[in-house]
Amino acid sequence: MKTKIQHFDAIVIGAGFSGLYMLHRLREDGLSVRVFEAGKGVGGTWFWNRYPGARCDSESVYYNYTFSEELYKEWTWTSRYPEQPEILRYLNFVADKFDLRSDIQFNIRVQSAHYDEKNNRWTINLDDHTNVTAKYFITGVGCLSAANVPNFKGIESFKGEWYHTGHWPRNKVVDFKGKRVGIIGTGSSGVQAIPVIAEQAGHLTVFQRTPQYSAPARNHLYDPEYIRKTKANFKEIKKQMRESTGGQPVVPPTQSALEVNPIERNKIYEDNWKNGGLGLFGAFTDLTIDERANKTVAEFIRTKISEIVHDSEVAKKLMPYYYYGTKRPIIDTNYYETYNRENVSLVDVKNDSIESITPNGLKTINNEYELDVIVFATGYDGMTGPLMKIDIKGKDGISLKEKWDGGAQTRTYLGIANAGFPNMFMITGPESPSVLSNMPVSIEQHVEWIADCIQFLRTKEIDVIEANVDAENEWSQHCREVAEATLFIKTDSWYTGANIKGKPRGFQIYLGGVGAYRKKCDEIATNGYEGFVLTSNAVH
Ligand code: N01
Repeated sequence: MKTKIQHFDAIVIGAGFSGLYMLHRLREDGLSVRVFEAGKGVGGTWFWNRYPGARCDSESVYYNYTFSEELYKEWTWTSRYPEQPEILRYLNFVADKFDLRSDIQFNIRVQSAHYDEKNNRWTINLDDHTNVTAKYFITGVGCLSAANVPNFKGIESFKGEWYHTGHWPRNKVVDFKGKRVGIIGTGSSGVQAIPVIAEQAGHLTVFQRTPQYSAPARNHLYDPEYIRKTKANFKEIKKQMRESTGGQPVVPPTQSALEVNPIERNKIYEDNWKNGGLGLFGAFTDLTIDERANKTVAEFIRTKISEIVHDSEVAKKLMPYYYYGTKRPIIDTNYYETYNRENVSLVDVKNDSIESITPNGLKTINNEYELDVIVFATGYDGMTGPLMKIDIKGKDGISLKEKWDGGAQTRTYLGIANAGFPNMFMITGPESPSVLSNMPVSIEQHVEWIADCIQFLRTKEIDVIEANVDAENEWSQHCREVAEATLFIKTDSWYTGANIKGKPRGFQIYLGGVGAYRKKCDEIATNGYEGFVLTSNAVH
């Protein structure tokens, strides 16, 4: 007997920050919703990234939902930069508070999502060989969930254990005690993991391809009075975050780094270094747009490296020479200091590249390293990667991958919608501010915009919404132009796709700022969803 295919108003992929709030909002609005999540629990990024030292580098009191004042006031963070287990506890708390689990199916992967034009439905195929259908298809797959494990020759022959930071084991404590550990990669994940692993390992060898600019996080436990004041100030903080450039309630800089004299400038850099966190990045107006301004902060950090690291040869290897901030700026706890430890060594694999993984370790062109454990902190196929992993097909059977020409020609409307993919919405999709902002703020904005849009469609009895090709081209062009006016595009990074072999170079993040972007999205909605084609009376 043929089983009836379940139908929902909306299907959401992913039960991280995005999927949880999307489910809550749509359910509140009276829709039937099902969320599919590959993990065994809620959390998304924070479910998978359990590597040692994993924590967020947005301050915890700003790294949470603000849609519910009650929720904001009920939850209390312990320290300035929250560790992964605490963020995961927070997201579980949210799931319990709003009773979200009943509409989430865990341990299941969406294989494909195909749009059926005749019936105006999305058919979702799952890896348990079942199908469901939905009117609205919403992706909350994250920007950094497609792990990049480089295809090193011989990896299958390795006799030890290996792990990727983004797929850290859940039910096992990885024991580094006394072991010879190698870590490949010194991005945000590597920089967080290295000091913690170094404390446990017999010896840690860091294989660095590109050095990083990092500033101290200066994490500390929160003072209850600070928490009290923050909670009391909820409404103002929320407003500031929403109107800001980066989703943080910080006063934006007003001065160019070149306007102030070197002594004053250095003092500003020193103060930010002492305060810890990402302050350096926002110290002046022009650090990411003017080469000469950028040079001043880059030089400041290089000097710090030379002061912290005792061995001058090691310090030299750790010094970056690209534009500061054009790879994700990092904050750390004892990162550069870790290279003063006896049990840590640094290998520059730009000059002595990795040739293969061997049964007993790793071979570079000139040397061999015996290792018991290898940690891949080698990052992700960002932005388009998670979406292109799923077989998403819109009108005329055209896939998202084909539309984006494998990532070479990413075109979206606002990073939310795609021409040719009706009734599909992306939360923090390519060409939205997403990862270059405080993520929960950008996620909430998208979720609310999408929910409001669906409410509008239902109220007006509109069956189909689809981005218009011209509006889409215009938005993509605008995104490129904003990026081209900055230094970001001049550096090889995961932002530009340069970290993935064969991935065409582009820039898939909107750099115009969270506040300006929100205004633009709101204007589009107010103008009756300008740039979208709205069709009524389609077949139900
Ligand atoms: O990844 P990355 P990540 N051989 O791409 C190296 C967010 N995040 O997981 O720079 C040798 O930054 C690569 O070298 P290179 C945040 O947005 C946030 O660390 O390409 N090395 C690089 O050093 C972040 O930006 C938080 O030359 C290879 C490293 O691996 C994003 O996630 C914490 C290699 C990858 O660095 C990604 O961070 C963690 C190869 N074949 C992550 N391939 C917080 O909130 C790659 N590498 C704190």
